[in-house]
Amino acid sequence: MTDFELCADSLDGLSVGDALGAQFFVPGTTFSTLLDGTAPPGSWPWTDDTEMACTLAAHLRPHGVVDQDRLAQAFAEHFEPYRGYGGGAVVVLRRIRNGEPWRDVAREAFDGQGSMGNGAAMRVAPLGALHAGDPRTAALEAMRSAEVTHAHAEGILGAVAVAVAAAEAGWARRVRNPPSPAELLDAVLGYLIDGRVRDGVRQARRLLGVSAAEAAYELGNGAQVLAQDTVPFALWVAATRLDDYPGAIRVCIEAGGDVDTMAAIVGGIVAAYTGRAAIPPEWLSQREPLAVMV
Ligand code: F2R
Ligand code: MG
Ligand code: MG
Repeated sequence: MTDFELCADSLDGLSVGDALGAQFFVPGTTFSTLLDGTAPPGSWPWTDDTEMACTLAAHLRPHGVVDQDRLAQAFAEHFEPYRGYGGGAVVVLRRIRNGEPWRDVAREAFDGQGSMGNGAAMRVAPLGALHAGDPRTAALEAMRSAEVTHAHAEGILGAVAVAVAAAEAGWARRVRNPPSPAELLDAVLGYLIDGRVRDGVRQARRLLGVSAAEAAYELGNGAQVLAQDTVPFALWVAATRLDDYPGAIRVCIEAGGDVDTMAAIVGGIVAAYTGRAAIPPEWLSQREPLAVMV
């Protein structure tokens, strides 16, 4: 299996998680349908998570590595406001589209702090899968992919954490040797500098063995849409359910909060390990077709 096959499988896992997770923001939709084994009817449109992941994966196809100027331009060109972007991201992408330099725009967000939203993490798992077995490159490339929209260290570290997890998951598939949950989280921690994302992932490691509901309560379910309240629980779910794509997505849905993004991150990591075949076929067919083929 090639690196790009791993990348494409991760993108399928990410986009199905995003599109299905987004269904649970629909008023009146309950979890019981999915828990009964029946997914919500109809077509599931994907959101900004998938749009940006497709753009990133398509960018990597010819270039192999991140070219920040071109990537920023591509994100801005593919920006579709109705996909439900974060408020800061809307401003950043519009300004880049209007010709302003991405470095200035990203730095000026949120009164000069830069964004620490979960948007750089939500799109990056396929990049990590592309670097299966090379987590150092995955971490560096994730950082470069994040910087074009997220200048805050926590926003960038969220992306690094997810990319390293996906690189480890892809490698585990290749060598047919899954890491234990603790091994996966330790591998991620090896690439994180001190901060709130690192603290959260360390806590996630301590919480291995508790119930999913308790882990979500302690780590956060992404309701603040920040890297630090999204990535730790997403990694906890992926680490504890690396061989169970539908089970991992169900946990994200039950936890509530930023369900599309939690399920996108988890789905992207888990599918790098399981492959596309582990995604229920009806989930794949109900997901809106992808904007790009990787
Ligand atoms: N944002 C949503 N969904 C709600 C919006 C729905 C939309 N209006 C609609 O109905 O159409 N989902 C998507 O946003 C998340 C990814 O966000 P991203 O790309 O990181 O954006 P942003 O705006 O940079 O950050 C998100 C929010 O985090 C807070 N924030 C970020 N940095 C901050 C800082 N330095 N200080 C204080 N707050 C900060 C802000 O509230 C940002 O708006 C994903 O969930 C994706 O699905
Ligand atoms: Mg979204
Ligand atoms: Mg979201």
